[in-house]
Amino acid sequence: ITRDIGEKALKILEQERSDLNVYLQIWSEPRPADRDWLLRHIEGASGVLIMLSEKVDEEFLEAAGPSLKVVSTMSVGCEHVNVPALAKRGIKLGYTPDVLTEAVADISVMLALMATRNAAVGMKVVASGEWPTYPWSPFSFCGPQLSTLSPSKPSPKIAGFIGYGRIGRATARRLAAFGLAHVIYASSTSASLASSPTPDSLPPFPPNPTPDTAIEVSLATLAAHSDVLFVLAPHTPQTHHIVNNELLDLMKPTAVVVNAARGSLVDSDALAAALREGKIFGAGLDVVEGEPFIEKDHPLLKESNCVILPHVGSATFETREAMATLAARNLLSGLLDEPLEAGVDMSQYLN
Ligand code: 8YV
Repeated sequence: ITRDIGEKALKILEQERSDLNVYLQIWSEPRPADRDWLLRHIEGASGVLIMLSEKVDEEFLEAAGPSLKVVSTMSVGCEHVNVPALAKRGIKLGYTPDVLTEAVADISVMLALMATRNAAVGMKVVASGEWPTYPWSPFSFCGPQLSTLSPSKPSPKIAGFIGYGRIGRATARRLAAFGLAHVIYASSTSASLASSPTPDSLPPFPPNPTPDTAIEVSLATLAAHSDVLFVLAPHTPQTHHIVNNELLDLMKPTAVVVNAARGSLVDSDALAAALREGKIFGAGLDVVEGEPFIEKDHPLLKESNCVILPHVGSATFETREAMATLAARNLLSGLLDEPLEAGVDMSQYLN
């Protein structure tokens, strides 16, 4: 186990299944497990519970040897695991979908509000002590309004999604409460600017739009019409830098980008330039390319209207405990040769 997973999850492993003599090796320091430690202790192990920071690659699997039956990751993302290599060896892979959906949807909405309402600028003004002398006018700190409810009833805004899976839909359900029910999306597996670079006009929305009536559009159309562009897709070769110069060029100057997925979906340099040049209004990022190695002079930190959080989308007590306990149950089931409660379907990797 490569991190302190909390008492509840540990108890599952230590007590729940007395028929299994579980012998645990735990890296409990609050930093990624040293690779040497990991390679040393994985030898002869039957299962491993890891975080996003631990790479499971050929070297790791060779060090583990034939005893390894299950890899359980405390994450919904599995890009740190060489899944085909696991499938080839008949090793199961557990992950933690669903339990983090609501927390990540919450933070996506929070980032959308922070980006549209200029929170980064406001917080800097307060923290630096500039507030008393800040040249205030009725329009300072203003940003575009997300909510289209009364009393002012501004024209409806459009929420766009790159990837419209569990977290996207949960985000759209929250936005509906703000009167933001016009939802468009581009599929993260097929969308590309290269194949269809020119935006189309939007097809008409149904009279009472809901998150379930979201309209699939091309990536270019999505970029051109979204007031908030949510990036909520896995990182794959297809989605790497899907938010790039070309896409940002198509966006409205009042629009914001929210990324609560993976940093590498957004080209940081292109986003920083777009913010600097006023191509878009702002950005709310829970993840950044190259994290956590974000230097003080990172281009995005120089941009005034860019909120950056240290990858805390799933960081609520409730969600992290649910992730840890699910990861522990997945590990245990794997050790017992039982089906995993949340296991990746390995059959698609076998051919
Ligand atoms: C966490 C995540 O930061 O689950 C994921 O894929 O990115 C986040 O929920 C992380 O997994 C905690 O280990």
